[in-house]
Amino acid sequence: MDGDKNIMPSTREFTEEEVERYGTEFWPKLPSYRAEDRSIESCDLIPLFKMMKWPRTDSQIRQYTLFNEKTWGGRIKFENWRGAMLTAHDRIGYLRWTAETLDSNGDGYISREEYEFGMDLLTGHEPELAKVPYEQMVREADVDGDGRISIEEMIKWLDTIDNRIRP
Ligand SMILES: [Ca+2]
Ligand SMILES: [Ca+2]
Repeated sequence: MDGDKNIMPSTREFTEEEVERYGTEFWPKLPSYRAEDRSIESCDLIPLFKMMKWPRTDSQIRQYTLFNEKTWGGRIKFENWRGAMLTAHDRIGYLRWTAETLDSNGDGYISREEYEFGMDLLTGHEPELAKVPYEQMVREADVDGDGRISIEEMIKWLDTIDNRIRP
């Protein structure tokens, strides 16, 4: 995936060993760390990324924080964070992870609100990704024509937006 270095210049691949090591070495050092459920608060993402030497822009941090607030009530568990880290370098993997996480009310469908929030996150994470309006996404993604977008339909659709990242 040589072309990807232009799309996500500051993103590198994290191995499982690395991510586990961050969990063991860095997480317990964070002020909001809670051992019972192995979680931290959003505000500790900044020191965490610093320890990892993984530079993130203010706008990326803002989007991650919003996502954490909305999806997990502001407390991120290591397991959830681990999933994000392992797919951070791989656009499609990250999109899949996001699609599954997007369904914040757990009804198996991506609502307009859930979709728009996710688009903001994705374009924050990856500024070159084109923002597709909800109506257009439904036209393209609603394969069974029931007017709703299931998680499966969302994942398939996300796979196809590869082509429209840049003109
Ligand atoms: Ca939903
Ligand atoms: Ca559908």
